[in-house]
Amino acid sequence: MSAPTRTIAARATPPGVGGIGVVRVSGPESLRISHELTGRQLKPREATSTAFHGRDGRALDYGIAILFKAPASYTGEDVLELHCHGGPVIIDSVLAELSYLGVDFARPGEFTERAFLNGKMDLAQAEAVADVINSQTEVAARCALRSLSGNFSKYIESISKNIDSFRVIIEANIDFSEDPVEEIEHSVIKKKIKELKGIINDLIDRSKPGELLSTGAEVVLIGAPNAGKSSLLNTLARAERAIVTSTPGTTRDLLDATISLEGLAIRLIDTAGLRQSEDEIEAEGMRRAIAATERADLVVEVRDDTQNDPSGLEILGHDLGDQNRIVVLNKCDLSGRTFGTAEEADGAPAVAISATTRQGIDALEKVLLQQLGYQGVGEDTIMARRRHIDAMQRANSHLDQAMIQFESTDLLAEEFRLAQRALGEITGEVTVEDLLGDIFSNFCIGK
Ligand SMILES: Nc1nc2c(ncn2[C@@H]2O[C@H](COP(=O)(O)OP(=O)(O)OP(=O)(O)O)[C@@H](O)[C@H]2O)c(=O)[nH]1
Ligand SMILES: [Mg+2]
Repeated sequence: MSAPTRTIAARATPPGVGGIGVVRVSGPESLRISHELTGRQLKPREATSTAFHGRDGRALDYGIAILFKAPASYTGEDVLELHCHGGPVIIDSVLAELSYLGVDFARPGEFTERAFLNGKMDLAQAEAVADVINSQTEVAARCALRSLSGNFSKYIESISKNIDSFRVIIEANIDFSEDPVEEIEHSVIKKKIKELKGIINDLIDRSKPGELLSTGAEVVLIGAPNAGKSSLLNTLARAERAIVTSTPGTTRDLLDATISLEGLAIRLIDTAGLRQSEDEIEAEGMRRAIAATERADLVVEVRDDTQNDPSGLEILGHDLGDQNRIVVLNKCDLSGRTFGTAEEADGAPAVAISATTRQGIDALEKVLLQQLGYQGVGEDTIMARRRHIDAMQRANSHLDQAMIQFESTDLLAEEFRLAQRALGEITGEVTVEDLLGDIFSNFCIGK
């Protein structure tokens, strides 16, 4: 991979007004730019208070400039940081001047992409940069920071090395043995494969909560009008987010609130009560409610336990199919049912609660997490993405294939090679251009 040669710039701080706004420049022209903009020879890694001059010699702003010489910088290239006053007009004028001086505006994630291409970090660490920035809870941030420090990559590399050392032995057999696989005992190979699979499976288990943690979960509350969906949203969110009235049909549109349960960010979505209705607005609300269930990680069907009426879903004849769901029996303060986990309802876990008195809510929160497959995170949880888990699973299926390839040392070696390749995709040792595009385009500008 050859290093890019364009010099790029972007605002690194969020848009809007702030105490300071940082503009970052990276690439071979950074040194020249620093000179033209400040009229000084900046000493590397030294904060210099200076004016930033426009082409007519007038000061665009007074701030701090710091130069980082390659390779000791975030991107591994010459980097210039300009700390300006944090107003959009100032930042835009500095960016316009940089453009005049021949700098290109950076694509989202381009700084981190360069850091990866220049070997400053591997791909899993680059992804962790975005995960740290996008963390929705403190637990998620801690977890992402562990991946950023290279913990996850180290595990992957050590498994990969393990496979490699075994591959070398097997491939040596291909070259030198008259009598293939016999040289290495089948039982030894099998034992080794089992051992490797065990390590990968352990890593997958430790990554799963991390995957959920990085994306957060979406939970939709659905049910008949007046069942208490909006009351439940408010209770779980501990805020009066949704309007609650005794009039059926209060909620018309989707409304959401994000809560954190044991560090997992859960976006709760309140919906319009489901019933037969000629009202156009209400019908659209119900259409949106049903559509929301299709994207959700979990559907919470809220039922009024004082009523024996059919549920909203039954009334509309809508089947949730094999959608992940639980049933909440609400208003148990009136019905008298014992609070907490109840007998399954229509094949789904059920919890008896009162949204108004909060009774049964702790049990409900536990069931929510359980049903989302979240067992909480420990110090060894890894912030992983779907593609990491997919790659580990692919590595494992190549090891499975290896188990049945004893007739041919060639095929056996090939399966080991493919398993190693799958793991290499995680750290970026093996990459496809499309994958890089996908990963970095999801970053914010300036990172
Ligand atoms: N006693 C009691 N009343 C409840 C409980 N939950 C909700 N209610 C009452 O039931 C009525 C309807 O509650 P909402 O939360 O608006 O119900 P909803 O399901 O959002 O209704 P729509 O938006 O019309 O679909 C309100 O008068 C609430 O105070 C509960 O657990 N116990
Ligand atoms: Mg409502």
